[in-house]
Amino acid sequence: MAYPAPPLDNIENPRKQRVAYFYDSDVGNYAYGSGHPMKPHRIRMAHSLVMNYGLYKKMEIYRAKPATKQEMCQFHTDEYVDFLSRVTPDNMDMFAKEQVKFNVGDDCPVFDGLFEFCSISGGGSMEGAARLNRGKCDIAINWAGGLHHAKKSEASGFCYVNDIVLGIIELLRYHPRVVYIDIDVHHGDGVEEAFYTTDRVMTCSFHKYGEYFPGTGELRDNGIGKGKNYAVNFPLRDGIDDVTYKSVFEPVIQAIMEWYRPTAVVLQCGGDSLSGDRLGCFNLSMKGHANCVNFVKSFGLPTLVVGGGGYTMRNVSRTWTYETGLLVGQLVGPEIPYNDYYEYYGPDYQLEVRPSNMQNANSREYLERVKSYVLENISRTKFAPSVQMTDVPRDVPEEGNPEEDAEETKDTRGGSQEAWDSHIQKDGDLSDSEDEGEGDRRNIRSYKDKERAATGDEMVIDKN
Ligand code: YEM
Ligand code: CA
Ligand code: ZN
Repeated sequence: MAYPAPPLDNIENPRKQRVAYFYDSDVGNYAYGSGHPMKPHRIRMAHSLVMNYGLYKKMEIYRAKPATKQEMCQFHTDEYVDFLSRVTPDNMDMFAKEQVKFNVGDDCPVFDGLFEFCSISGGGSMEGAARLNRGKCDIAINWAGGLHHAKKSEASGFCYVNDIVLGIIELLRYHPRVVYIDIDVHHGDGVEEAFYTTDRVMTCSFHKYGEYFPGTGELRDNGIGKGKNYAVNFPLRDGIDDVTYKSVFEPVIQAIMEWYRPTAVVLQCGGDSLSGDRLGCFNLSMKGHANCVNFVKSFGLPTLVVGGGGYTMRNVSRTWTYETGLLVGQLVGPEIPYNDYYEYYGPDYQLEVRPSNMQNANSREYLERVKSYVLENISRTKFAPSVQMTDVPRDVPEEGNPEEDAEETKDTRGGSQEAWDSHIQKDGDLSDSEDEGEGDRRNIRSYKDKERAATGDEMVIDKN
């Protein structure tokens, strides 16, 4: 089976993949605190670029219903979610014990609107997954998602609620096998941990390893029990460049596609693997980063694309915009169009994120050795023991559910940025998904649900 990725300067897509893009204009208003590297404003910057490149013409734009406490508790503990929903900067002194217990403090501060921020991030990934499940799109994008460090009952690494785990749980309702791919410079520890003991999800993270946060993601950490060999870790050193990253990323992903045969993909596109990132140490250009997106897209599987880290805001917004273009089949650039945050892109106002001349500490020999180990392990996943090899239908229409057949209200835009934004956010009857029968994401019963109800074979994650 060969799936050559088209070169980046030719992304015309004969089999058009329908793209649903999730954005909530409130997201840019949340602030972790002065001096904190995580800035939700970068998502608003990316959105402004996306709109001003005209990419709205090629995709449907939605504001997701924010994730509820109940939905978050599909992964997180009730106690932790309850804490997140109650704590505020004004009352946090009353939660001194809980702050220690749930790791809320310097990296993960209590800020105004913390819970709403988590709901937006989580809602986008859950709803993206729900639309993929129902065959309403082929690719779903949520740049406010990708918060891969959050644990079941602990905040970590600027992440509180793990939108990725919530999205994958949603996908598992329809999909027998989901692959999670993480190109953030940090290890995708929260997602790996959530699925470490199952073969229903294969996690694969490329990351800096060695005296670097979070300290996990060793080559030989490959899962346990039923999950043995279903966690893939590719530890890297400083300064990896486009050519060497591609030389390991493509064969590893190709092998996962061939051996594991996932039926859905979640791609975390953390922008801290870019050259010049404030916290990162890799040397990827925008096009080197985007090559991963293009390669994953070329397999044509239902794919949820999420954001993640990324601490040099102008480069994160450049890259996520370019990747949005690639996903909708329209190559953008190289000139930054006028947009709400134009001044951030000076002095050259070019889209490209260029590599630096930093040294690449990943020798060919080191990369070959790690790659051989990883490929050998992936080849052990050929016959995922608890997964039937027969494919599940893409979607099964509900019987007699008129909302399923209701015509989609496409968010067609024109005019100013403000008009677009107000269209999306405030004019609920245009694109709020609760008006499309998806208000309760759990209400959708799938082919697999019915099968499970009949066999008593419930899925997936051990909540305890
Ligand atoms: O390395 C750590 C933890 C904190 N130490 C006790 C170990 N955290 C990482 C998390 C990275 C998640 C992507 C970390 N924190 N790297 C950088 C920071 C960081 C946190 C800040 C919080 C408030 C930072 O680095 C420049 N500046 C901060 C400024 C304000
Ligand atoms: Ca990673
Ligand atoms: Zn990161």
